[in-house]
Amino acid sequence: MSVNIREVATTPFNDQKPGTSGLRKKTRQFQQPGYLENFVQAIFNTLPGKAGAKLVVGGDGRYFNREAIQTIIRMAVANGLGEIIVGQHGFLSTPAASCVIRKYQTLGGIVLSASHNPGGPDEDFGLKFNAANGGPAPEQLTNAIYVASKEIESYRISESEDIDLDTLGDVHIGNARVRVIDPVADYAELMRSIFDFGKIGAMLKSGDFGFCFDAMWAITGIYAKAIFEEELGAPRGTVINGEPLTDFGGHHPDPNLVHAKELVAKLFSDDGPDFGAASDGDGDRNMILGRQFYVTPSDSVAIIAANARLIPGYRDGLRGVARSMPTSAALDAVASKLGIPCFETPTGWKFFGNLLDAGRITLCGEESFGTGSDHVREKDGIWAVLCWLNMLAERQQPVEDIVHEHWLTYGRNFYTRHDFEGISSEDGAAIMEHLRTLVASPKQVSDWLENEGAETGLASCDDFAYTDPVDESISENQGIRLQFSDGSRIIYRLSGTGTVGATLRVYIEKPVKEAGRQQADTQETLAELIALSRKFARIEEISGRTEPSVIT
Ligand code: G16
Repeated sequence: MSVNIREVATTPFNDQKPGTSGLRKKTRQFQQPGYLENFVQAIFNTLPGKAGAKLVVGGDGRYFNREAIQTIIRMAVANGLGEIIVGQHGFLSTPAASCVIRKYQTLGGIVLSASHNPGGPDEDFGLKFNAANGGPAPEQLTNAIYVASKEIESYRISESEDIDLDTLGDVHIGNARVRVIDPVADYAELMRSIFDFGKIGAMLKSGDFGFCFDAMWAITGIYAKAIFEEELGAPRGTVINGEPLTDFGGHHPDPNLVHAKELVAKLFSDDGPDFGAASDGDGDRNMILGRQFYVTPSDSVAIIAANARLIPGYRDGLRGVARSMPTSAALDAVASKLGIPCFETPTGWKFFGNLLDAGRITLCGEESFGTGSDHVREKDGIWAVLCWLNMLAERQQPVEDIVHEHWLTYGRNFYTRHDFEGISSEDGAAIMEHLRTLVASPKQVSDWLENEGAETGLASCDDFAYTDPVDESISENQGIRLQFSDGSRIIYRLSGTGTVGATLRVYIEKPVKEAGRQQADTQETLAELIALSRKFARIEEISGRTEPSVIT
């Protein structure tokens, strides 16, 4: 089919700076004429080697996913891409997109999602570019895309018909081939190569093990049903809220104790299942629950690292591990015992990419419900659940016992995150500026803490800067850190994934080695540090907020 290409004149939008994970905005903002087109053209203008190359396109199925995909296909054709690989119905979870980009050796992929944010005409939409390694574009590339978005004068688009996204197979438009693929098959094959499906299947089919997976009306429904129910033989109904809906049923597809209500109610009931898990809008986050027991994401990655040899894909051990700076140091304790390096990176999965590519780490994780390994270059919800299922099938113990044993061996890092959402951008900036000024003078911070009667002295304080050990690129202003002499920490940063105003995140941690104190309540154990964190940052004085809106 020959095709006409149009060059459409446009003017820049000056707000297309990618955040922690691509460009996230209100859906209506993305739907403005030229908004999506400008950003996609900025990506194409930044990418070398696109002539004839392969590109993956897919998303989490939220409102505007299909329309955006049709536009991106037309623009990819007009920009000279040779093959566009699209998930059927426009579906690809973020980790599956990463898997497909790697497997078919493409130039990269465009993934449409605003992750755990709600979807719909009045909610959020997002777009990110993943590079040829399958991972989120590194900062140098996102910065270059932003520059290109501010200089854009026109975009290229073909005048072709919509593609039938529901039918598997190939369609040719001009010189390009569009392949509509099964969004699950390649990913499921990868999972089969890592985990002991025989053992997990036997446990799930035994009738002695209760499992519930909450797909939160989002993309992992199709993966979870295919893998947990159809392939591994878990009873039908194991996957709840399993049909991907464009508005996620009006909910936040955010796997935490607040939003995964139905799952939490099941697991915390008297005769609840043994194991529960949830994933988010685009399938990269996960929450792990035992019967009446919540596993923090920071503990989850540490426990997976400590038990990795039980999983066939990691039987040879781990080369190294990494966590984002605000994630608790539970992982560090495991790494130290295993005698492997543990890297501390800024928040954002993109910072793990170089370490994974260079073979310096095998596993990594974040406090924000993200866990992953070198099998793809994204965090991976279904993979994390399979890690737990594989560990449970091997250890034959309740989740709670596994976690308690872990704490006895490595100590427990009490951990909480307090989010002050929806404060104004100005107040958010003022709080960070105030903190930056304070930590520039550690003596002043130390004196202030002493004056407040703080239990433990300050070991150091700074504004975290990261030098990538692989390419030596430097990322500054990645969060304010107060580190205490007993290993406790208070960390402050502004979220980079919101779409309105600012969200101040305050992360608080305290390591406890003594077994007798490990069963205490998290908020009570951290109460002193929590009070200090608010006063030190002058949160109430600057923003008027006395309490966080979300505590995880
Ligand atoms: C993204 C990033 C994560 C990050 C999280 C929270 O996750 O990929 O690395 O930890 O955002 O970022 P922030 O604290 O800046 O809001 P997702 O699942 O939203 O793509």
